[in-house]
Amino acid sequence: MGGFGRKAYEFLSELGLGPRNPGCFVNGAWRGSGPVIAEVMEASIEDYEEGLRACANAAKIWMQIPAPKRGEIVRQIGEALRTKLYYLGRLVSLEMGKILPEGIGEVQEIIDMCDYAVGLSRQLNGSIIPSERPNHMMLEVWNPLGIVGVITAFNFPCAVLGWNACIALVCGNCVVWKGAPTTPLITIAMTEIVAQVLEKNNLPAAIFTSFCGGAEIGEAIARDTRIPLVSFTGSSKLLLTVLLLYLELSYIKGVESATVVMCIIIVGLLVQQNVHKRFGKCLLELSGNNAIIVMDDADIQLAMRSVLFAAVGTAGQRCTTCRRLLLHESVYQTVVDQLIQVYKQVNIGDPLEKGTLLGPLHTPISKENFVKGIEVIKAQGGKILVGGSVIDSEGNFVQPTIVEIAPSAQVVKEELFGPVLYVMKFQTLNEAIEINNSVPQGLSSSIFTRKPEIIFKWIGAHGSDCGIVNVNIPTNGAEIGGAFGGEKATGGGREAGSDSWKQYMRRST
Ligand code: UN1
Repeated sequence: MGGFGRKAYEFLSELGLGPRNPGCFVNGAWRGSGPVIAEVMEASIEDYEEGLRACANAAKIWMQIPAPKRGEIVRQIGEALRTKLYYLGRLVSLEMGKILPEGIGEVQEIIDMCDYAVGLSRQLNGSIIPSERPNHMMLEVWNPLGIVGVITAFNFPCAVLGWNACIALVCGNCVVWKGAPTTPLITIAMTEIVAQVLEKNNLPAAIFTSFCGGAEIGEAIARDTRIPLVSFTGSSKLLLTVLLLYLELSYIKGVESATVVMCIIIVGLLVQQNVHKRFGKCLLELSGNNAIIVMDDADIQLAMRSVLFAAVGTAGQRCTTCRRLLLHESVYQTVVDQLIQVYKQVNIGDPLEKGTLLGPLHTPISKENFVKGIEVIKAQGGKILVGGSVIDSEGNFVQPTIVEIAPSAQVVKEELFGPVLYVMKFQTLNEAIEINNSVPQGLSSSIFTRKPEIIFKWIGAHGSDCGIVNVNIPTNGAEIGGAFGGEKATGGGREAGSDSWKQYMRRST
């Protein structure tokens, strides 16, 4: 449970709820003989203050250590994660709900980030610029910022930490991490592994400081002048929780009826404003509304496999999930008919079980949002071609869903965080690009075609307006070597590879 300050929980005792609650009402009595998996105590503001003081002290030591030596520490973190890959992957699956290969894949992503960062630690190169003064030259030197705040979401509870923390650490920064309130066990497990490496090397543990907590801690990070850079990835659940806290504190009024997408944008803006008010820097990764375009010359089987992975994978809870499928009119019916058949065969079930393709949604609220979303879709003229219902069983299972709808429908502009795919028809490439670019978000996009002239238009100035512009691969599955992030309401941040590291340092000319 998380998302609010401790005061927000006080009402629970009014309902007869305590810190530990038996979960079965049997024959008139509360009981529960199954195991309590874990109890987690969230951070208070006092914990935060103490943590930040220690972190600020550790920063003085860490930034003095030569970058390649910092890289060696990150290499050891990668090695420690490698030995725990399977267990961590299982924990990600258990706590987040994604299927086991995705849980393991996510931990592998942070291991890969460690490897990447080790190499980078020897390449934080500055430059020499000719001076107009005789016998002078200009140097550009990259220095650490000090402390980097990382706020992550439930859907990638450890990979997103990796994109930010591995780079931040080799760049000479301490890390202050707040994981999602609904994935605290991963936050604790990851922190423990990093802490052991730091201890073994006689380094201050506060180099890597972490908190399980909700909006109160997130807001403290956003407002903290000791943290020059805040990287914020927002899930709708987390963001709604943050928004509710803001409403509670009366910072903003009159947005009670805002839709989830507006919440994401509004809360993203609030985080950004809080950071910018103190002249801090922000890396925002807020939401996606990613389209796959299938041209008339596309390899249809390849496109179908990609759509399935991109739209149903992680139960549609990736920022890079394909939410809109734009089909050329000449292939429309064939693709839709085949996809419906494939969707009917998707193996839904226990994410830890071999062969499962679609696990549950993350929380009961996610399931409620799915139900509400389907109602809105129908009210706005969407036709459900397959799926559209929750599955009547224990757990937050829903059917993978395909909806035929006009690109102009308001609901298509929003990010419904579940396995719901909107299909629509187009006639020309220009029309497809226009639809691709017609949503507030700008994270990922993909086109399926064999024609070089289409590919070059797609990746050029008049093509996709997204941060990630793919050809003949799904919208998700971005590689760490590239800079990850998107434009417009996605927030503009770039994480992981390429020259993203420069944002984690300050330039001295
Ligand atoms: C996200 O959905 O926020 O591209 C991250 C992918 C992953 C990361 C997604 N590498 O699907």
